[in-house]
Formats: sequence, C-alpha cells, structure tokens
Amino acid sequence: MALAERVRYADFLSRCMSAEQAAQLVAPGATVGLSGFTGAGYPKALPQAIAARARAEHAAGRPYQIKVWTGASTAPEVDGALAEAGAMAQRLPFNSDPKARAQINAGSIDYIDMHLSHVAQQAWFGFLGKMDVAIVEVAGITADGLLIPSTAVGNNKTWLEIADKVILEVNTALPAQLEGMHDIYYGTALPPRRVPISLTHADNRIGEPYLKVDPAKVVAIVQTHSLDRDNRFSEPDATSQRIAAHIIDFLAHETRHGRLPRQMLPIQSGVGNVANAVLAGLQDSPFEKLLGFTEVLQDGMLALLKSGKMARASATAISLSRAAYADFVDNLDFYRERIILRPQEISNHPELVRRLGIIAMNAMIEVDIYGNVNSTHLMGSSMMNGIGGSGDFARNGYLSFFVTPSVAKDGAISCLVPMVSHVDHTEHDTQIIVTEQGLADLRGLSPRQRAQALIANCAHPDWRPLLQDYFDRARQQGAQHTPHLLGEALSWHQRYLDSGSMKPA
Ligand code: 0RQ
Repeated sequence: MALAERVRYADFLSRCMSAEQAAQLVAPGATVGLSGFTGAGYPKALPQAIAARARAEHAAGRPYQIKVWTGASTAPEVDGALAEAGAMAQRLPFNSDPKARAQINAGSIDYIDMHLSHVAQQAWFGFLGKMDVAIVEVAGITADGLLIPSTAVGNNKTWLEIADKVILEVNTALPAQLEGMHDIYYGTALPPRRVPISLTHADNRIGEPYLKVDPAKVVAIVQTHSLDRDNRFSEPDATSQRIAAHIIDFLAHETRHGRLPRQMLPIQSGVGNVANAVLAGLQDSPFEKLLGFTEVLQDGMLALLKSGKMARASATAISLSRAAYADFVDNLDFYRERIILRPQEISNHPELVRRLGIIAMNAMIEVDIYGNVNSTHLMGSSMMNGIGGSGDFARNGYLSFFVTPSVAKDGAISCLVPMVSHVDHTEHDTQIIVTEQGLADLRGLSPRQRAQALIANCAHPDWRPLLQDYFDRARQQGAQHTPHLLGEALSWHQRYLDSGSMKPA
C-alpha cells in the first residue's frame, strides 16, 4: 500500500525518509521513547537501523549508546537488536528479551524496573530525565494530523508530549479499521491540579480515538510493512490447568458466599500459559457477561470475546498469536465494538483498579511462608523480566491471585520458601496464592496462620516436611509474630547456587 494513503496530513509527506536516514537523527547518548507493549505496537524498522548505526560507530572507534524507554516488552527486532549491537546504556520499565536480559544481568545495561502505571507520570514529573526523541508506530495519520494508534498504546501519549523530536513509523501492514478502537484520555494533569478520572465501568470510553502530536516536532516519517511478533503460547499443561481449576472453583465459592457479586467483577490477567489456562477455564465456567480490565489482551481473552462469554475488554495492547491475529483482522468490526485500547497509565491506574474492583491474576517466581512474593528475580540477583503491571493490579484489586507451579527446575527448586530472595509484593499486598497443589486464602490471617495455610495447601509434597520443619523450629525461639531463623532463611537459595538443588544433601 502506498504511504500517501496512510499519511493524509500533506505537510508530513515531505518528511518521509528511510529508516537509515532517520537513524542519523538519533544522536549518541539520546534518551529515546519507543512505542511497544508486550510484543505489540513496537517500531519495526528504526531500532534495527539504530543498531546498525551503533555497530558502524563502534567499528569506527566512536561510542554510541542510547537510553531506551518503552511501554513494556518489545521484540527481538528492538531489544534484541539494540542489545546485540551494544547500543543500550539504560532500559526502562520492562524487558523480557533474552539478549537484553543477559546484558542487564552482566551489568552492562542499567535497568530500571518500574510499576507500569508509574512510568508516564514519573516521566512528566521530570524524575527520569529529559526525552530527546520519541519513535512511535502508528496505523495512519489523518488529514488533520491526528495519529491512528497501532496495536498498543502503552506510553505513546506521554512520549509524544514530552519528547523534543518525534519520528513516526507508519505501518502499512496494520488494518486501517483499527481506527476507532482506541480511547486516549487527555485529562491527566499534574498535581495539585488533578481531577478524578471519570471512568466508572470497565467498558466506559472517556477519551478520543487518536493520539495528538505537535506537527512541528515530527522530524521523520518512516514506512514499515510488517506484523507484530507471533505472541504464541503452548497449550495449557496439566499444572496450569490445575491452577486454573483452583481459581475458578474459588471464584464460584466466593460468589456463593456473597463475597463476590453475581455479575463477576472485571478481570485482569497476566501473561503466560497459566493466564491463558485460566481464561480457557472461564470459557466453561458458569460466569456470564464477563468484562476484561487488563493490560495485555491475549489469545485467551480474544476467544472469550468471540464466544460471547466476555462482553467487552479494556487493555493497553493486543498481543496475539498469528492464528488469533488473523481472526482479529477478519472480524475487526466485531472486535472494535468490544475492545478498548487505552494508555497504560489508565489501563493500570490504581484509582481505577480499586474503583472497578478488579480481580487480578498474576504469575510469580516464588512466595514465602508469610506471603511475600517475588515476581522478578531468580535467586535474589538475576533479573527475569520485571514487575510489569503486577503490582498495579495486585495491590489495588478487589481480589488478587498470585500463581506458580509449586516447584521449578524439575523439582530442584521449591517455589514456596522460608524467605523470598527478593520482594516485589509484600505480605500486605498479596491475598490468594495458588499452585497446582492447592490454594491458600491469606485474607484475614495473621503471619503464623498464613504460614500454616501456605505450607498445607500450596507446598509440593516433597518440600512440605522441610517447610514445616523450618516453621516449627522458628516457633521455638525468638519473637513469635513472624517467626524466622535468620541464619537459615535464605540457605535454600544458597544451597541451590552451590549444588544445583535447594534440597539438603
Ligand atoms: O527459567 O526458562 O531457565 O527454565 O524462571 O519461569 O515457568 O517459564 O515462568 O513464563 O510463567 O513467567 C513470574 C517470570 C513467570 C512472569 C514470571 C525459572 C524457570 C524459568 C521462568 P528457565 P516460567 P512464566 C502482566 C503482569 C512479572 C510481570 C507480571 C513475570 C524462568 O509471569 O515476568 O506479572 N511476571 N506482569 O525455571 C528460580 C524459582 C523459579 C525459577 C521459576 N522459584 N526460582 N527460578 N523459575 N520459578 C504483563 C506485564 O506486566 C507486561
């Protein structure tokens, strides 16, 4: 498709150029705001052209690195390419790319792992420094110079506002009928001038379908024609299905006891196989007219919309497998009525998560016997992905689930441990912990009661006696509010690092 069909704002046509030319506009040391959220809506060409420029500069003996801010994770063409070229000095707020992760853990990229709802406002407050260039993928530009957003909104509104210069990647592979799906809220102001966000139902529209940009800041328009990465998941395995079944039984139980309204509250679901298994489980559940209020809309939620089980879903990104994307494009008129894509400061906003009574479901790495949750670090020091939106939803939701298989690495690691090696969600922020073994409802329990519930319901049978033994011995000495044996509390992790298993010899 010709670029002119997508770029209807005549002034911009003279600013069209190749990705290589546009990469020359990104100076060494620049802070660059990229579009992109969980493998959707990221720029496809510029990051690779910047990586090529970095390699050329390095070959000529000149330094070249940039600071990269996004909505959330991107794709190999972005984080992978930039990391491989040694082009990233700083990265925030979320990464799941293995090449970038390796450099973060080697200490060569400064990684700032943030709550996703915090990013836009902290950028506005000036806490993160100044942004030089925003590089934002769009589906098109209207005759009035408004931007038709892509498959993710993320932090694009903020990047377009705060950056000195803007480069737009117009992706002609995106369906033009995306127009009208987005809801960009321009009512956020800085304290002390903030007003309540007037969203009272998950499916309210409170903004406009377009992103705005000051045309004077647009220094380049680059055409691309390629799809988002294939966001594919394996079929739910037996462990994820058991975790999902525990959650769905629990929701039915809570409804029967009047602690959940009959009309199920809106659902947030983290990414991954367990999340997809829960959504698949909801397909056969008694709940009707479900609503999604989440950050990433994946295959499982699209299927719920398609079957009519879910009425509408609000998110900041659509990350689909190729097969689900084909269905999405074929039925865009149907989905446009049912999907609302918002900036991540709104999709993840604590005010809204609490007001709407969201049911939050997120995966974790490990949990300790008192309910502190580690979502980010392997063995205390090694970054996996980041906290993402898990804290935005878990802390403020009506109900919050954290899920994990009870063991990792073929049983060498217990995911329930005496003390977590890193804390993302404290005992005050967690409610319901689920493994394939069972579910521990920690609401209203004291620390000692929590420990007993977690050990009895969530531990793998191979590890339960060891956890019980730790807890029993801790109960025989020291203060008894949160009994611990400090000399032993992290010994399980140390043993794994030393011997490849947490189990005592
Ligand atoms: O390592 O691949 O080397 O074997 O950790 O584990 O089982 O592949 O985990 O894909 O379900 O992700 C928490 C990371 C789970 C994810 C996390 C090892 C394990 C493996 C990964 P290997 P799995 P999943 C919405 C909300 C934070 C962000 C979030 C995440 C690797 O869900 O990033 O919630 N969450 N966002 O072997 C040491 C343990 C371990 C362990 C597993 N206890 N100790 N290693 N592993 N358990 C989305 C956004 O916010 C954008």
